[in-house]
Amino acid sequence: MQYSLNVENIRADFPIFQNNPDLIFLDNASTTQKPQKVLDTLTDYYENYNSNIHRGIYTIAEKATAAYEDTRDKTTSFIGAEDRRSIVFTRGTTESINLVAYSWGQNLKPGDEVLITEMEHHSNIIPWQLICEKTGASLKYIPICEDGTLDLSNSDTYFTEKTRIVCVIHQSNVFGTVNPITDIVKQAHDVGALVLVDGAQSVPHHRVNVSQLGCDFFAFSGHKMMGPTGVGVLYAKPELLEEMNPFLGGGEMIREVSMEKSTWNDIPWKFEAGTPNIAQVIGLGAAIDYLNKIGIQSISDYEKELHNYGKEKLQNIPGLSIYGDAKKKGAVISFNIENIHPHDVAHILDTSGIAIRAGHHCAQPIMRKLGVTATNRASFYIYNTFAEIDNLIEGLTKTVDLFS
Ligand code: 7TS
Repeated sequence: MQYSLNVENIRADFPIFQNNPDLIFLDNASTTQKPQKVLDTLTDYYENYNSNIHRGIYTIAEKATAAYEDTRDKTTSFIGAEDRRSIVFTRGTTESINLVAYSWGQNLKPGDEVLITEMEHHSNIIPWQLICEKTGASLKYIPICEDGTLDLSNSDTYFTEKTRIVCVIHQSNVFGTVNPITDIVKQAHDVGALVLVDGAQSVPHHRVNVSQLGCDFFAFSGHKMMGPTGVGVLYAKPELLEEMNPFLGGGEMIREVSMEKSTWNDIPWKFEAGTPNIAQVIGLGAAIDYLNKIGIQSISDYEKELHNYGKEKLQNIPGLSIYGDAKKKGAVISFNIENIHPHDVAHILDTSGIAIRAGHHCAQPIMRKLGVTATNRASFYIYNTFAEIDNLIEGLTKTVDLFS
């Protein structure tokens, strides 16, 4: 084992584990638990300097504005962006992608193509279906292979002079596959298309550098990286944000309003209409501090060990098959057990305090490709232990026995 983390110390930072001593939380691709520091940061804001931002002339409002904008700086460096104006706060990945689809996508026209993949979460499918329907543009899909990787063998047929944007998941929430984003960016840019990356499952687990990836848009959620719910990020190249029309209209996103016409605030505030999720944004800053303290590389290394251990043990369970076998893969394992519905598996595990996800994982095109309606999924994070994986294996063995 190469990891050098003290997992017991890390677990002690998470009140949910003290409050639920029997909980084995293996649904981290859905959402993650919150360290005390993040919870304290939220309470501190509400108890000590709750006020609206970007408008108050008094002390606590200035403190709130500074804390909110401080998270923008932390986010900028956390994902390797070059310019803080690239960071727009949203409600989450879903809203970030919708923002791009509506604001950037409104200029699409018949004959244009939006290229996505069969591996996408619904939040990177539906907004594109909606905008294609509205504008007459066409939606194309890069297919997936049996092993849960993208089939880029005929890429010339997908990346064409008609392609306007390529929207791709960074790490699959079903297979764990990490996609070759720099290659995809190169192919897209070669035909003059932009690239949007859905980083909901990558940012919490691996070092992400948007400048090195070269993508034009990058979306992720705070709650999957130990931050609060209700906050997410859209990274966009500043020149694109400058060109795009606003997504939502209202307070704070304007420069001047007359009865007939209005002008817009500077970026990124042009895209942050109304009172934003102030507490959550400040809480996200605390989550980034926490992740930086542990070190993203240590997180990746430890999760790799957990994943390899889990995969090896799972393979020994009779009738169990794992979906996805990419070489580059995060700590997510989707599986089914012959003749046992995933909901039954999850329900039986729950009686032992083990939380896994069972369902279509908001990725129905993948389910269709696999010929199933649902899978089980165990997904790991920094506070999980090898002993918890042993418990999972024990629970699954018990489940198989029950059904035999
Ligand atoms: N993109 C990916 C890759 C995701 O995994 C998810 C959520 C989203 C987008 C949407 O994120 P949100 O924060 O806007 O909701 N994925 C899952 C999941 O796998 N199980 O529950 C939520």
